[in-house]
Amino acid sequence: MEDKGYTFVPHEKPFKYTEDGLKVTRGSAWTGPGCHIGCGVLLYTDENDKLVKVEGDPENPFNEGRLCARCLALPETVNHEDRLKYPMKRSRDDRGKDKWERISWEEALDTIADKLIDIRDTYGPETVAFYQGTGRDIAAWITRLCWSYGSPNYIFGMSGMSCYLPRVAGCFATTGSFWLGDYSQQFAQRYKDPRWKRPDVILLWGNNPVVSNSDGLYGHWVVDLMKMGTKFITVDPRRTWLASKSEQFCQIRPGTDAALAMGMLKVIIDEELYDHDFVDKWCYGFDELAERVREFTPEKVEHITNVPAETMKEAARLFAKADSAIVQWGLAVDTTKEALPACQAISALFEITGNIDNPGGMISPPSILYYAGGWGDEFLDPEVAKKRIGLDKYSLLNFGFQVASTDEMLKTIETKQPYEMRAAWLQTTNFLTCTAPDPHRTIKAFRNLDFIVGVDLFMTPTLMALADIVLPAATYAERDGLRVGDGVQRGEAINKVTQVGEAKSDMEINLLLGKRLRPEAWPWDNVRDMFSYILEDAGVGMNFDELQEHAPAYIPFEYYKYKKGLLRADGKPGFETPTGRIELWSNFYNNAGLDPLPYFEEPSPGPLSTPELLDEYPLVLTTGARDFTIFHSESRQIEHLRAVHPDPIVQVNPATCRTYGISEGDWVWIENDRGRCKRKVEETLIVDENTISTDHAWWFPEGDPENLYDVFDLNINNLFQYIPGKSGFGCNYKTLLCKIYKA
Ligand SMILES: Nc1nc2c(c(=O)[nH]1)N[C@H]1C(S)=C(S)[C@@H](COP(=O)(O)OP(=O)(O)OC[C@H]3O[C@@H](n4cnc5c(=O)[nH]c(N)nc54)[C@H](O)[C@@H]3O)O[C@H]1N2
Ligand SMILES: Nc1nc2c(c(=O)[nH]1)N[C@H]1C(S)=C(S)[C@@H](COP(=O)(O)OP(=O)(O)OC[C@H]3O[C@@H](n4cnc5c(=O)[nH]c(N)nc54)[C@H](O)[C@@H]3O)O[C@H]1N2
Ligand code: SF4
Ligand SMILES: [Mo]
Repeated sequence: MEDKGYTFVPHEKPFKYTEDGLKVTRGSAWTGPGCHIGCGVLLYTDENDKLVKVEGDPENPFNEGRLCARCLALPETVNHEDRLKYPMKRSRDDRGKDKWERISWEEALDTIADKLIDIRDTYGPETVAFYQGTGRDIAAWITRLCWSYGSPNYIFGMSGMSCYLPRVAGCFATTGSFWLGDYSQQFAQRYKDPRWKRPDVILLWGNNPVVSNSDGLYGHWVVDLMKMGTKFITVDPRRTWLASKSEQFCQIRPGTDAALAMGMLKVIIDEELYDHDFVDKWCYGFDELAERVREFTPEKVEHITNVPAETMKEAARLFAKADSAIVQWGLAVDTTKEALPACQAISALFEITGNIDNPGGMISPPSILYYAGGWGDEFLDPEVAKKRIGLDKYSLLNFGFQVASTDEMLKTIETKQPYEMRAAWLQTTNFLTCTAPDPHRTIKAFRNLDFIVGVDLFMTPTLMALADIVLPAATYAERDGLRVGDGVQRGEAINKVTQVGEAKSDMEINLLLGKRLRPEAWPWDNVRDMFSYILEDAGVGMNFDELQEHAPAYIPFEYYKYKKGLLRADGKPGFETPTGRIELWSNFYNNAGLDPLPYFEEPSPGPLSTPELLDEYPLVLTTGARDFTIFHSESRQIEHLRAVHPDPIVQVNPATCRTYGISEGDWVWIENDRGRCKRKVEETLIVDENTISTDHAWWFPEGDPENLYDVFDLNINNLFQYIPGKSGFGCNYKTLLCKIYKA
């Protein structure tokens, strides 16, 4: 192995060994089933190569042996009788009917390739859309398939792409980089590395990391830091476990985050608590920002957000006075319609306090991430690239992930404008259950398409409703794989230990299909060669065989990259923006016809924007707060996971229950003028009397397939609509008005 400055963690045992008659293989847990991160695991298989047990790898610095329920239950998921085991087809007229016929992989791949080539030749490659779900191990492979096939329409199915993408696009547009909390994840020595500094404060903003382990952050790190003395501020409508451990808890009205952040900015600016030196040297537009936040007095902010003025002020002071501090932000920042200005306001908190690129502050992931964020765009014809749906309307789609606009795509499918869509490839998405607002509208639109293929671990309501061919995907125990980057600053190997039916990995499926659609883009004989190519191309200095034995590999890391010219393409100090500074007043937003400064827009409908609706719909609804045993629509079949959370629930304050004559365990309807869905009541003081919080992504795999597993009765997204923010990013998935009554 060539030395490229990578650090390896010596393991006592080789990567495969035996223990008590079982084979043990070390590896990473990066999907499927779903999770954003991928802990170090030990996979135990018996003499028939059946997966029987999973343990956390105590020698992996990432999770240090810790695992959560979903990985502990992996053998049940892998070996579940409902797994898709073979490719299947069904006639287009039978969409929605449980009339599947088993076919061979050859037939499946040849049929798909013939059909897609025919569409490309007849109508153009842009008429095929490639949909993925959240950050499973998919972006590299689906983008390469999509772009090498020739289509610019790579899509994530949420209205306003309102998960992660707003934060990523917002950070790239205003700072040229993305920023994550520094938990020492980039060092093999972790907390013991002398370069690292423990942050004094973590500001948890719409994120519940101990449950969600999202976007590269392992939730246990937050608890580790708490034990070491870090103080917490939590911004959440629910009094979560972390909120109860926090110095300051801002119990916010859903969807008003930008107002709270602007109030905090005003306190920090008025009380001169910002980092003057950093602002002078490295920020652009500070005076304009100060002017913009001036009207956000503590009293006004309390009126909007429900957060007491004193709590907000104390939170702002605690954050700004910290020597170094993290903003640990999450999904709730993205799931408001004006997500970009919310992101801009919240990021200004860590920007004007100089928590950029500093030990214990906010750090930027390495450029090696490139392949995981989209790989193979060189195969896209520049003329066809311009046809990406939504690009003409929303130029900010060019920042971060190169997706098409979900909202504009739905309209395109419906109206056939600017061109008629013909087919969809659905890989790691069950959008009728999960991402799509207004699922009735969505299903109707998709039924227009000539040809739909789905790739999944299990049959889902979406594939039952729409697919013409389904392909069985492998879990992480059934495949080899690779992980480099994503804020975790390390290379991991995923190692195959078992085989279920004829399931294949997403990478292998896309390689096999890609060879048929555009052979020159897929020159490798097998996925292992493809992984070795990526490792070489990314400069990791080893092939896949070596990575399997030596992973995790820690990528070289430096603080204060902006001072050293490491963040700009031209090698000059500063940030990759038009002014070379962090743009508190954004040139890119201004050029795109958007407000260059952060702003707050009342969520609508909402108690202050539509008070006339309060008689009929008196409660504020937030949705989708994560739970330990559930990852979106997954795992409802898995007995020991389902047992923990058997039914979809709605959290309601006991006083609110009395008002509406409901109580713990009752089945209720949550309803607005657009639709309703069924839930079981959980009485709890963690929500206030005006707010209810409910699960998303429910279906009953035990239900009737031809009734789409009851998804329409259970889907909270019946109440939502496709309404993105002005930039094309953001949508109100976590704020709405509703009523609740006994079912
Ligand atoms: N109301 C409301 N709606 C929400 C949210 C909310 O908070 N509130 N959250 C939203 C967010 S943030 C997101 S990211 C989306 C998530 O949306 P998605 O990621 O689309 O989630 P799922 O609907 O669970 O679809 C994922 C499918 O992928 C399959 N799968 C799992 N692993 C693999 C694999 O390795 N390969 C393949 N081929 N398939 C696999 C699963 O079985 C499942 O059917 O949901 C959104 N929906
Ligand atoms: N177990 C599990 N883990 C997951 C997932 C899963 O489905 N299950 N999904 C993954 C995905 S795709 C994502 S995006 C992440 C999401 O994970 P997180 O970013 O943690 O997001 P949520 O759990 O949806 O919400 C976090 C907190 O925001 C609060 N909240 C609700 N509305 C608002 C609001 O308007 N403002 C503020 N400030 N807070 C609000 C909720 O009460 C909740 O406690 O989790 C990932 N990890
Ligand atoms: S966070 Fe939990 S589900 Fe995700 S990889 Fe780690 S143990 Fe598995
Ligand atoms: Mo997400």
